[in-house]
Amino acid sequence: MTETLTTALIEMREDDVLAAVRAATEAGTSPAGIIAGLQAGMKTIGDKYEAGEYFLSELIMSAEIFKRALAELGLDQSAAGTGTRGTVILGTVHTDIHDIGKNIVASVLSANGFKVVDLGVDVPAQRFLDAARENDARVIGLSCLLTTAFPAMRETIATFAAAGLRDQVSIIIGGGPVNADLALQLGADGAGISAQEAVILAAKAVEGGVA
Ligand code: B12
Repeated sequence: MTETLTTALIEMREDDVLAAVRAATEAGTSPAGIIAGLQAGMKTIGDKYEAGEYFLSELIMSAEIFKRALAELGLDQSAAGTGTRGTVILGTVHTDIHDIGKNIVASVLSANGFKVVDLGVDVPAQRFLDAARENDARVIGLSCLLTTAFPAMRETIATFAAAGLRDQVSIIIGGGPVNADLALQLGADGAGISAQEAVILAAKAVEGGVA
């Protein structure tokens, strides 16, 4: 089922993508399973772009189809719930404007009881710090899809350290090129490759346990 979905996205057949999302939902596939199928398609689209087989127009079109698929799943809105499990400040770091994954993370964190303050994309380091202070937040989520934006994550973490707040917050990072080694290198508290992992990391940060 998700293979049909993945292939339809790679081939940019929007109607087939939406039909496959509906069929998978009716067959009982979880939203996480459907997102994984879509994400696999985006990975291939990215690879084709890198290989010169697809162009920027295909990246843009696939992003639009992905967003419509999320809307079909009811996950299109960046949620701003009033969760009881603590507040997560979330944003895509400075110079990076990718937000599909971040928006999924926002929705899933919110659905799991966290209040999410979504700062959007291309977020300067100082904005993360200001939002953490304003909301008395203990968890900061940095989304990053571009390797060229790694310095922006480092700068954000350094900004918390310079303000004397580093030990009071958990800074978790995520996005395509992000992994645990990078988290260690940058001095982040953890890295997640999915929205589910974002929930586990946020839960660890505020409750010392798992989701
Ligand atoms: C769609 C897309 C775009 C769209 C973005 C639309 C949007 N509104 O987001 C557009 C067309 C705008 C775009 C632009 C560009 N893109 Co682009 N893009 C992609 C593509 C194909 C898919 C990304 C995506 O949405 N994936 C699906 C989501 C669901 O996955 P995700 O983001 O990884 O999120 C999940 C997890 O990572 C995790 N997660 C995400 N955030 C967080 C945060 C936390 C805290 C946690 C715990 C977890 C977590 O949970 C999410 C849900 O499961 C990728 C290919 C790829 N392999 O990723 C290239 C890719 C990221 N882009 C790339 C490039 C080069 C660009 C451009 C520079 C192209 C250009 N020449 O202009 C610009 C950069 C613009 C900028 N300044 O940011 C490269 C980056 C290469 C690199 N080494 O850094 C990639 C990898 C393509 C490639 N293989 O070359 N892009």
